[in-house]
Parts: sequence; C-alpha cells; structure tokens
Amino acid sequence: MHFDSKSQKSQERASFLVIGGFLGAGKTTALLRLAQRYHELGKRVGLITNDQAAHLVDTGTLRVRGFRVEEVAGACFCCKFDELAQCAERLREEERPHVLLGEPVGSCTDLAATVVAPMRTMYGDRYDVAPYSVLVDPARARQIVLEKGFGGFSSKVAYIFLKQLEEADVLCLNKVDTLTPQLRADLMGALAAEFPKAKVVGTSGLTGEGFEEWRKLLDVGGPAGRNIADVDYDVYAEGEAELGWLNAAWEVRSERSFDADALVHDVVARTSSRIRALGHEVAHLKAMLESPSGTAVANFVGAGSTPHLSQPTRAAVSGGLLTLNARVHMDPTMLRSLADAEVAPVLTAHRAVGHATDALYFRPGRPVPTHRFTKE
Ligand SMILES: Nc1nc2c(ncn2[C@@H]2O[C@H](COP(=O)(O)OP(=O)(O)OP(=O)(O)O)[C@@H](O)[C@H]2O)c(=O)[nH]1
Ligand SMILES: [Mg+2]
Repeated sequence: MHFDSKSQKSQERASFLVIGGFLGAGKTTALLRLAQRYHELGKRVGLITNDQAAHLVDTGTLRVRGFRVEEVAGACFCCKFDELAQCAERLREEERPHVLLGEPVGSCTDLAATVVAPMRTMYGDRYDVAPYSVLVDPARARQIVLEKGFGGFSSKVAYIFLKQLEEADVLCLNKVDTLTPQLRADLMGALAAEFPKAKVVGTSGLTGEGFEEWRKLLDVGGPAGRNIADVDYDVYAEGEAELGWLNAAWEVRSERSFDADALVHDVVARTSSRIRALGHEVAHLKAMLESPSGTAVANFVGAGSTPHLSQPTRAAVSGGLLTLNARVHMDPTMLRSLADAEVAPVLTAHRAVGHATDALYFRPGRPVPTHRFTKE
C-alpha cells in the first residue's frame, strides 16, 4: 500500500491490543512473540511499555529485538491515559503500524474501564480495539484461584489479581509448558467456571503453543473492555502500596571480561534468595545487562519458581549498564539496601566493579484514572 499524503497516512486504522496480567505473568514475552508473528505476516508493529518509574528492563528487552517501542513511565496507563494516546498517535504517524501492542503495569486493574473502553470510545475513528487479554501465571492461579489463598501476598494483592481476571475478555492461561495435563485441565476448568464472560485459551510464550488460537481471537475482534469489574479503589490502592518497587542501575566494568549471562542470572538468584530468606514474596525481579555485545536478561517470578535466563547473549563482555527492576512484597527502602548489598558481591565474584547511577524506590501511589467508562 502506498501513502501519498499525510492525510491518507492519518486515515490508516490500526489494531490496538492491550495485554494485561499480574507481574511476571509473561506479558513482555508474549508481546514479543505476537509482534514477531505479526511481522512475519507482513504487518508493521508498534509497542508501548508502561511502568511506575523510568529504567525499564521491558523496554530494553523489546527494543533490542528491533521493534519501535514507546514508553509511558511514571504511572500506569490508566492514570496517564493522555500520554498513552499521544504515544500511540506518535507511533501511528511515524511508523504507520497495522498493530499496536500495549503492556500495562502488572499491579494495575480496572483497565477495561479506564484504558480499553476509553480507547475504543474516544479513538474508535483510528483504532480497532481488540478484546482485552489478561495473561495468567499458572502457579499464581493455582494458589489464588484453585486453593483460594493469597499467593504469598496479602488478601489485598490477591484482590487485584482476581479483579484482573474478572475484567478480561480473553484469559490466557500462560506458561502451559510448565503444567501436567491434569493441572492444566483443572486450571482451565476453574478459570472458565469462575470467569464465564471470558474466553479461556492455554498459551505458552516460550513454545508458542496456543498463540495462533489467541491471535485469531484478537484479529476477529468482538467485545473489547466490556467486562467492567466493580473495583474498590481503597482495597486496590492499599494492595498496590504493599508492593515495594525498585528500578536501579549500575555502570559495570571490568579489567577482564566476564560472562554477561552468568552475571544477570547471579544477580537475580542471589537477590531473590536473600529476599525469600527474609520471608518476603517476590512478584517479579528482573536484571538486564546492556553491552555492545548484546542484552542479557534474567528473571525470577516467585511462586515456587527458579531464576531463569530469559534472554542470553552468550557473550564475554568487559562492561555495560546493569538494570534491576524489582517488585516485592516488602518495604522499598529495605529492598533498595538489600539490592545494593547483594549486587556488590556478585559483581566482585565476576571480577567487575559497579558504580550506582540511579535508584528509584517507592510504593505505587493511589491510582487516579484519567477516565472511567462504565457504560456503553
Ligand atoms: N515456562 C514459561 N516461562 C515463561 C513463559 N512466558 C514467560 N515466561 C517467563 O516468565 C518470566 C516473566 O516473563 P515476562 O514476560 O517478563 O513477564 P511480565 O508479565 O512482562 O512481567 P512484568 O512486566 O514484571 O509484569 C520470564 O522469566 C519469562 O521467560 C511461558 O510461557 N512459559
Ligand atoms: Mg513485562
């Protein structure tokens, strides 16, 4: 297709896909797989990430794969709706994407009312807003949906997790590669029974299982953001504020070379092990080392999992920028001190030194959405 004028350019419609779900559910991994699939199908793709603060591992993870990524930082999409709309518009003008994919903050809920429905209603002239997908980590679903527990968090954090499921148009039981057939059937059955308004699909961002079925559901369209949940903003705000947030960065260098993959893995393993030893639940801990030889990323998502190198570089490097993003059920000041104390010996073990460049640590503030659309 040719675009001869700016007006034709701005008439092009794009699909707008919001992929939600709790911290660590696999949103960024899924976004990347979907983006790659759309690219294979000849579609241009734009991505929008979101966090309560700057220095995002997710943005680095996606940019390094060659996609254009815009970032809404400083608050969630719902509280920065106008910025989300501007990012989308910038991508639309500059990249003319067929598909826009947005990843909201994993501790947010009420997104059907505050993001999906406003986008559909206010920008329906330029976007086909797809059904709202929520990814579910099976280990957390087992704890909170099947066993009716709180997943190592408090009842208020579990409340957010359940509200996220309630407002989904499509529920993806993700990471099905980790499940026995019996547990998979039990979880699929429980999700379908407890959230009957949603279509339930089994997916794996690692193997790609279920992604075509899911993508077709998104491409066909249908109701988007119409499952508005009744959300108690006091409980929601208190639940979010129980999570300590840390985005920290270090300039790392070494007289000799070190293994980038082993370094990020060890940062995550050592830090998460210390947090768990103190009795706190990790929602997501991610470490990224950006160097001229590539970007290495490691993650730990709690719920009985083990540290995982999600993006290897297989490179020996002499330095780079190390970024740590931690979302943990603990005091953020303690989290910051703990991270400083645990990262230093890992660097020493790899014969590297680190200079802390930045550290943002806080509890997320009360969500105050720009819009809340509850009716057609
Ligand atoms: N086994 C398995 N692991 C997965 C799958 N999808 C993602 N992961 C892993 O889960 C961890 C978290 O994945 P992310 O994609 O970063 O999760 P997220 O939902 O974007 O996390 P936040 O941005 O912190 O909310 C990483 O270690 C991924 O490699 C999957 O389908 N199967
Ligand atoms: Mg992510």
